[in-house]
Amino acid sequence: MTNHWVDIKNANLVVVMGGNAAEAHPVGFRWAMEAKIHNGAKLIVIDPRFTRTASVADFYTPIRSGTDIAFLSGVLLYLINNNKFNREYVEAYTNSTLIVREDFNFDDGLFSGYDAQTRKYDKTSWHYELDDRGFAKRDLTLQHPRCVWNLLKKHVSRYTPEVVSNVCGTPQADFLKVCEYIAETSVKDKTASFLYALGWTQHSVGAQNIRTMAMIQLLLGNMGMAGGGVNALRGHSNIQGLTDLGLLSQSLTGYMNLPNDGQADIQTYLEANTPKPLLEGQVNYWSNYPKFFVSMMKAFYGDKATAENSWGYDWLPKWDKGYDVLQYFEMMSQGKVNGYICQGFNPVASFPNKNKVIASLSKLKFLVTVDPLNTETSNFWQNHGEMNDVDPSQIQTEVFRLPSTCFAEENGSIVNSGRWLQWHWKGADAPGEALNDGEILAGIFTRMRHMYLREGGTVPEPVLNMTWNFLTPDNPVPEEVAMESNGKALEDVLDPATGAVLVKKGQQLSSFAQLRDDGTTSSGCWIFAGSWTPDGNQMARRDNADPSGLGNTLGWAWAWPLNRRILYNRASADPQGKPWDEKRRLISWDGAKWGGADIADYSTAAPGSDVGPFIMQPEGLGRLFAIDKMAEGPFPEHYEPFETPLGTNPLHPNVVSNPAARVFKDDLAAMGKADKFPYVGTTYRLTEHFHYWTKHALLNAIAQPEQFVEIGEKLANSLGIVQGDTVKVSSNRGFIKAKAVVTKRIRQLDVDGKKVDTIGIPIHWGYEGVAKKGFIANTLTPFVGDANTQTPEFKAFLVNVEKV
Ligand SMILES: Nc1nc2c(c(=O)[nH]1)N[C@H]1C(S)=C(S)[C@@H](COP(=O)(O)OP(=O)(O)OC[C@H]3O[C@@H](n4cnc5c(=O)[nH]c(N)nc54)[C@H](O)[C@@H]3O)O[C@H]1N2
Ligand SMILES: Nc1nc2c(c(=O)[nH]1)N[C@H]1C(S)=C(S)[C@@H](COP(=O)(O)OP(=O)(O)OC[C@H]3O[C@@H](n4cnc5c(=O)[nH]c(N)nc54)[C@H](O)[C@@H]3O)O[C@H]1N2
Ligand SMILES: [Mo]
Repeated sequence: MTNHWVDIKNANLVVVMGGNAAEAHPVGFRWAMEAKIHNGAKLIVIDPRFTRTASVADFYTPIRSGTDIAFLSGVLLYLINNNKFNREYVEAYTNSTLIVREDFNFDDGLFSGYDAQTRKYDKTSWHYELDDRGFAKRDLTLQHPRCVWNLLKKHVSRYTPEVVSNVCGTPQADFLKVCEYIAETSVKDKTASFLYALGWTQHSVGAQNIRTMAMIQLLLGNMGMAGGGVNALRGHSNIQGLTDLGLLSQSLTGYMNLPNDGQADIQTYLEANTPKPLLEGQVNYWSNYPKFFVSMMKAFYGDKATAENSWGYDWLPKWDKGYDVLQYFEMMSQGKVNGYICQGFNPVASFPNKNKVIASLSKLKFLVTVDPLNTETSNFWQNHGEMNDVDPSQIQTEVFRLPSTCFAEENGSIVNSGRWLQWHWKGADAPGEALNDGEILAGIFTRMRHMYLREGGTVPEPVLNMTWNFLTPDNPVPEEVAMESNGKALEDVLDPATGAVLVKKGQQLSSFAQLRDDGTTSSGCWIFAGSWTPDGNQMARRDNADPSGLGNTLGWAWAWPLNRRILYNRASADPQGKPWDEKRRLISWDGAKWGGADIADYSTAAPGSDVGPFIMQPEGLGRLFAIDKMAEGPFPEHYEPFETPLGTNPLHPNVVSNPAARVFKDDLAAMGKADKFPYVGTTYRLTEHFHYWTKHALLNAIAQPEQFVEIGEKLANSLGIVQGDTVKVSSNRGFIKAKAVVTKRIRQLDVDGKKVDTIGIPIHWGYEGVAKKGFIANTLTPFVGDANTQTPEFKAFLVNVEKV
């Protein structure tokens, strides 16, 4: 989130689209209810199903799964055509005025630079026209035909209310009503907050769904505002911490990039990752990248990392094709993987195309699972009749099961969706032989290190040179790891201007501004610098004082970066420094610096300067045109799901689905067509269960005992299905059997001249645990992922339904 949970209470409009917060985030959803009850906010829901969130909404309308870009682009067009945007904000704080290169082009569904062979874009033309100093050319009058504003207007002009309704199946009057709700927040003293999660991310166009919404927030002037922002309601309790710590396969800590195999030396790598400013005088904070990177290498390799050996650059792995989980299982399915350590992950249940996952695991020599529970993955080789029809005698994979603790059995920090690092203390000791995850990983590491020392081996340096100064090397305590993530001074850190000592050798750092690129500081994760200072563990703070009333509670826990609660908060005031809305004053200028109800996210430039508020961008501006980040285009475009009920894209039949999505040849061939699989399948969760864990708990199993699927009344009648019937739901990859719930909550939609029905499939069952044995929903889902994040398309695929 750019904002945080409590801040949702400040919104005038809460739009729940691409998620079901009342069901999946029932505790955090209180802040949406707080906005509604105490702030007079309206709550609106746009979802293929009438959900528990919809049941408390002021307005609900349906949408066909996988079509939000068309819907939201229609909203952009409405706001522009009806002059419902914050013009001053758009001109001063977004890249609307910047001029795009002449060779940029969009035609019949494709942007310039596409290579059909590699399914990738050359993004060279998706850039600004630069002057001879390397700065973007600008037309402050917005007249230039190639300024971002005019290109945007042209791009979204196709998304008229008729087109939106035709693609999304949302009634036109309902669509216009949503536009009106959103447009009301374009005034300076009103904000909208969009609450989203998987209904937007689990699509082959997931990242662009979110981008389209972010563009709406820029037009409305809602970024940087209390009650505004872009707010992902994240899933597992510490999944924000997972991405912060760089656990995605192409990341390093603090959103730095893992080197790729084209970056043979550190200079090439740093140059590629250290942006040059694109407008004069901008903060361009990523220009500090070398300080973050070298400090991380010092945390990894300590004294072994020196300027002479490029801080150990050669010891980092270099990726060539991107080892996301889809790619990894694809390699496994081709027999290219020997062993797999699977920690806190149940891919047989949670990954797409379960039969492909089973076939892949069957090709391993060994599998290690680290989990407090018995999972379908650790028992993937067992035969469970129709639910898992395998022949154990044909599977040679050796399986090792290592029992682990869970979060309640250890100390540590959890990063919530609002970027707060909150320290917690263990509630109980682990049962039986369970060890905590750190102890298991450290145990494997130290034993491997001994083997390398004794026997030698290929590429020993990364293992032998790793710093491991923990009190008990086989079991580092969370406090030690947290202090290492924050970082410390390895030599006295001096003020470059005055030469005064800022931090004494050996002391914890209190800010990432103290990081150096000369090896005198270490920090495992630069954005966590400030979480464990000389004053101690900031994450354990528990002062809930809220002097501004905006809910920022600066003394409660600690938020990255630098305890800042609302990112880009300089944009909450106009260029002269006057808050757009006095009730939402976040920062003020005291004559020397910015401060107030939040930690200022800005330079020290005085009001009225030309420094843009979006300090992480080299142009300092919010991007309506994304120059180098997105895989499939600088503007969002509607593409159909890979399994589309239409069989075409009404906007451009030549380019049906995302041309840059993550998909492999065999899986493309395994896509079903609407003639055999006429209905849209979509999968989701229920409050009463947490994924595949709670089927092990009797009370949850009693609350929701058995796999069911939801079928709209109209379709059920036409198929002769009644409440409680057992039905078979099949896709081109397999089938499940479940009880039918016939419901008014799922409507039949009129889309491009066709009737489209949706089948709702909750995900929580399997054949381990105490709940009734059931099929795994992911038997049905396609093996295809988003072009940027590789998140699988779990929310829109094709199925058939029959009574059995
Ligand atoms: N009780 C409980 N809570 C949980 C979890 C759990 O298992 N149990 N899991 C946690 C995790 S890991 C996560 S990631 C979050 C997920 O949180 P959510 O994303 O809120 O959960 P889902 O149930 O997947 O809901 C997605 C909603 O999006 C709708 N939808 C599907 N496709 C589309 C579309 O194309 N457009 C739009 N506008 N809507 C669409 C679905 O109908 C559904 O209502 O929940 C977390 N919270
Ligand atoms: N069709 C479909 N598939 C989906 C989704 C969907 O909406 N539709 N949602 C997707 C999403 S958002 C997610 S997040 C994934 C979740 O997928 P998974 O992460 O695979 O599923 P979980 O059951 O949440 O957790 C995996 C295991 O972690 C174990 N565990 C819990 N605590 C600890 C711990 O402290 N240490 C260790 N080592 N293990 C622990 C649990 O016992 C569990 O067996 O599913 C995805 N799959
Ligand atoms: Mo998730």
